[in-house]
Amino acid sequence: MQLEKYRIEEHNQSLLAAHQRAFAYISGETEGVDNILEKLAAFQVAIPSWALGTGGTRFGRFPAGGEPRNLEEKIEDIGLLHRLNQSSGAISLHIPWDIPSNPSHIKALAAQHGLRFDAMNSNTFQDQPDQALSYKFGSLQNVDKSVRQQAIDHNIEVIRHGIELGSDSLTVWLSDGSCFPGQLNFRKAFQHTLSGLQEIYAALPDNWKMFVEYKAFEPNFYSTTVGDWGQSLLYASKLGPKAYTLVDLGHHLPNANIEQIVALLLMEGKLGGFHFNDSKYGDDDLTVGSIKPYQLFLIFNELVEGMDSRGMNHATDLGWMIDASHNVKDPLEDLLQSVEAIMITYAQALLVDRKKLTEAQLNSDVVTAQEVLQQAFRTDVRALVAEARLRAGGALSPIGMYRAEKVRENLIKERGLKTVATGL
Ligand SMILES: [Mn+2]
Repeated sequence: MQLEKYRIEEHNQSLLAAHQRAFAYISGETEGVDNILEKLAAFQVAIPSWALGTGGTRFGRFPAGGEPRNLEEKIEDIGLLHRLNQSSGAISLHIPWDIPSNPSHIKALAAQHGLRFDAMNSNTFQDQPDQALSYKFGSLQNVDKSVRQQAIDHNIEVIRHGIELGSDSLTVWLSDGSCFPGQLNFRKAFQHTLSGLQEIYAALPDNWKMFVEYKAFEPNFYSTTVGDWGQSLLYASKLGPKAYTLVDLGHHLPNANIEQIVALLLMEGKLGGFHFNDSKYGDDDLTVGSIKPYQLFLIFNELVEGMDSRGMNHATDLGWMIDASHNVKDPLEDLLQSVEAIMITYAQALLVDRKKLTEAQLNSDVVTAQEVLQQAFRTDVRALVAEARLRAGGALSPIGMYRAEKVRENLIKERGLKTVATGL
């Protein structure tokens, strides 16, 4: 399915007058609007290939049809999102689900849609049908050297696929851990995992990064071998300068102060990437900004402050990706909502009066510090985000346009009602 340029222009025309009123107001209230619009236009959030199908839980899955049947159709879906919002210009692949049979064709197809290849993701959390050895008791931590070797070889294969596509990073998330006390020796599990990661690290091209993702629990419920940011940082520090910690918002114990974690990892130059989602209880993988928008703002506030203090490029120096999936929304509408929430929150963080905040901190003026943050958080920046999108050729209302153009209905017509995308 194609969204024609003239259709986007017609859609925008119908909303233009209202948008211009809102934009005129926020422009009048905001300093450095052009600079903010440039930053918003440059900021791109990668879409994972596994979020395009209906997510499931261990109780069931309720697909709505038209899901992408192969890598080409996944690229097409993300191309549609990017056409609408101009902020989803990257795709993150998962191996073995997305092994490209013809990499140069896939690369060209992605380029046609304005997409680049973000981090490659390996998979040692489930067994594949043709796999010799099982990961039931872990992959890189496994007591059996041949299982560890299989997991190392797989990660190196993922790097090779990534090189062919022009990716420049590998995300390693291990489900390794234990479900019961006594099941494994923590120290040996760590050492096996480190030595496996070292072999994978050695296979990275010079310009590549490795992201070590942590997760507090699930699928293992007693311990996880990369359980928190401290453990991830330990691995990343021992591995070397190309290894970084990756923060997934859903991978913490309840009420963790994620903004503080982000600030300290940035201070150490060890924050590499970010997975956005939202949650109320655990790793719920809900739409970004749907449950705790203020927490997301506080995290973005630290991201902007920390990146600026190191002179980093907001758009390119960290890996930004959505990692969400669930079973009651159209996945493409959900992704549009998530990207919009990220852009709104980023814009709010750019509005924070840093000079005033620093002064308040130096004077221990707690009230003013809170006022500064909440002034930015409570500003309606939607017209700024929409203006950036409009100037880039996107739709003023991505979801409105998606529905008006009956995108899902068209995808069902093209692909069928019973298609199932690979994913979780
Ligand atoms: Mn993740």
